[in-house]
Amino acid sequence: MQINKEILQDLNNDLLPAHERRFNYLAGEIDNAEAIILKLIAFNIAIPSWALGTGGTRFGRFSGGGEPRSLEEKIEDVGLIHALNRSSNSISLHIPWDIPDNAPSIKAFASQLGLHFDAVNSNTFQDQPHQALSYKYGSLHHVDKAVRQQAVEHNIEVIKYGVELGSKALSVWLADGSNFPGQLNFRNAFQNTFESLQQVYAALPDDWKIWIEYKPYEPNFYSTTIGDWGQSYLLANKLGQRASTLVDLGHHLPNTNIEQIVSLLLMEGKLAGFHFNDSKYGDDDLTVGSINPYQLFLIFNELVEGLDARGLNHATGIGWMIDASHNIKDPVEDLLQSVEAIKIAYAQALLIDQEKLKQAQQNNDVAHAQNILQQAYRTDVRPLLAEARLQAGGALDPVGSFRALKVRENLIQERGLKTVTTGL
Ligand code: LRH
Ligand code: MN
Ligand code: MN
Repeated sequence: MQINKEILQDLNNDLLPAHERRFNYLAGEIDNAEAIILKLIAFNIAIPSWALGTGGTRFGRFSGGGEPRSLEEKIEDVGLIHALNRSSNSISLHIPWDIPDNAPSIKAFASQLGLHFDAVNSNTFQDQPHQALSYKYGSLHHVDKAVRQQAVEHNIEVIKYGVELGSKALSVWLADGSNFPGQLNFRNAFQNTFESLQQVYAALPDDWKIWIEYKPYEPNFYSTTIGDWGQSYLLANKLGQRASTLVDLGHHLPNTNIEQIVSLLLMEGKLAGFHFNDSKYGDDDLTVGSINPYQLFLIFNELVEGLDARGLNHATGIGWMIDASHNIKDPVEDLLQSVEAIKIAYAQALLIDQEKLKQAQQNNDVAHAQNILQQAYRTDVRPLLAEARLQAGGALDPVGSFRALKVRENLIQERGLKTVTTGL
């Protein structure tokens, strides 16, 4: 199914007078509306292939209807999202959940929809049928060299798929860790991980990067071998220039100051990019901005300031990706909400008067510094986002249009009510 552009235009026309009223008011209140709109139009966030079906928990899964049954249908869904928000022009694959067996035709199909392939993700946290050795006790850190080798080869295979698709980065998340004290020698586990990653690094094409994700716990509950940003940074530093640290917002213990981590990684040229989601307790993978939008804004404050300080392009300087998996919402609506939340935080951060903030910091004027941040945070920037979408040919109201166009109903008709997808 494709979005009918004429109906979308009609829907936009109905909303136009109210939009114009709100937009004109806001544009009069701020002095950089046009510049922000251009930045918003350029800013895209990749969609993970595993988020297009309804996620489950270890207690069960309640799938929705019309979920994608194949990689092509996942790409089709990202195309629908992009047609509505004009901000999701790439897809990130998790292999072997998705195996692009016929890469040239997959790539051509994606590009017909205006999409390209973001980072490819390897998976050595589950055993696959026909796999010779088990990852029960870990993969790249395993005590047995043969298991490590199998995991290294899987990563190299993922790079090969990525090359065929036009990806430029390999994203590695390891579940490797231990469940009980005494189970593991921490130094050996770390050293094994490093040596395995060195082999993967050596297999990277010259224009590729490797992004190393960290996570404090789950599925292991005593130690994780790449458990925090320090451990990831250490590996990235030892590996070389093309290795860096990926920040998944859900991979921190409660109340961690993520914006400070982001600021320092960016300063050191070691911030790979993001897996955006939100959480209340752990790696909850909730819709971005649904729990703590202020934290997201503070992260974007560091990003805008830090990217500008390094002379990096906001849209392409680092990797932007969602990694959320909802149990009960329509996956497409959920992803539209996540993209919106990210762009709201970005637009608010663009409103911060960085010069005044620096001055307030220099003068130790704490109250003024807080006011500068909150002035931006409390501005309703949604008309800027809507205007950017309108100018880019998208929907003024993406979720409303998704419903009015009866997209899910059409997908159910095409694909059926009971569909099984791969992923979490
Ligand atoms: C691990 C993680 C990692 C995986 C994805 C499915 O919690 O965030 O990025 O690849 O979930
Ligand atoms: Mn992640
Ligand atoms: Mn996660």
